[in-house]
Amino acid sequence: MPFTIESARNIFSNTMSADAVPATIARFNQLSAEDRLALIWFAYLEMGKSITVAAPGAASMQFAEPTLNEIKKMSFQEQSQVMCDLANNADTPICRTYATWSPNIKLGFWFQLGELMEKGVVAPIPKGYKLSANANAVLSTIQQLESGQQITVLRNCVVNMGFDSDKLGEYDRVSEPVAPPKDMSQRTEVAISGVTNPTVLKYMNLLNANDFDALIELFAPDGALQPPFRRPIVGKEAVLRFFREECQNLKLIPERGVSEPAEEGYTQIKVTGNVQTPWFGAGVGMNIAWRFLLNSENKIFFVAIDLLASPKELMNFAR
Ligand code: 45D
Repeated sequence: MPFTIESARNIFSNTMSADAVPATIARFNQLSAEDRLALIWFAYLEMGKSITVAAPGAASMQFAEPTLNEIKKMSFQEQSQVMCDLANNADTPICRTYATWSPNIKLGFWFQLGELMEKGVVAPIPKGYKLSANANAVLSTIQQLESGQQITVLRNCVVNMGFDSDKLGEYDRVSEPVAPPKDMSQRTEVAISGVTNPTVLKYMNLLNANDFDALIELFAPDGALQPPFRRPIVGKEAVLRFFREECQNLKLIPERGVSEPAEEGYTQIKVTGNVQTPWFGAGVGMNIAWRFLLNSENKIFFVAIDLLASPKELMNFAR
């Protein structure tokens, strides 16, 4: 075999991803729990002035509801403690429940909690809370990021809260129900300047249609998908689970790309364009690169999805 997953990760190695995102998260993680919560609050308020987050659907909120109800019954002090526990990855019953949730359930939980804090039903961040100097510096870094990078930082902070799911042992994962794929009459087709490879075009169209069962058949059995700032997810079963848990209702708008032969009948294809998340719709466009490595049967051996450092990167097709 000419490629391994590790070597495949280096195709189109000139691609500049948004390093500011992991760098900012690393600095954020050094702050106290109080500072982290207040910082997210201020960042979220600030962002809310220019972009609007869509309320999660009822189907996804039902899973967080028992926990939210439990929190509503608590005193302000207990509520603040729960939030600190989540930020501190503490080992508490609520932090363990949180750890079983998919990213969208976690985001929906905080979305609701944010509304309750705003209404004063749940302990708000104290008026006049003074961030430490370091926290202020991290906040101003976040404010200077482009909106796609800002929401990625926030999403990451939310995903990393709660008890460490690796320490849970065996547990039932909790995620939104998977809706049926889009009806054929509702589907759209992308056009990618410079790319006609049918596997790549189908990948975009099937993901846009939420047709994960057909999408997964484009992958080689040992194929892998690497989401932004994450390790590759390897094997069809794990990739399909990822699609079902984390990829409903994305909008992929690929624009251009290059395709070229690689060793032993493999083909490497880089595509750049825009992606929208259902949380923000057209309000936030993320600049994205897809780096595909297809095997000689035109199956996906590897695809990396990168959040790009800047719009300039949309034009970078250097190897
Ligand atoms: O702590 O081709 C308060 C893949 C204060 C699939 C709060 C993909 C206290 C394959 C404000 C209450 C998925 C990889 C907190 C493509 C506090 C593929 C609340 C890429 C936490 C293209 C904060 C998809 C809140 C991509 C409510 C790149 C924050 C998708 C809410 C990216 C934040 C999606 C939200 C992103 C963030 C979504 C809703 C980055 C959502 C981000």
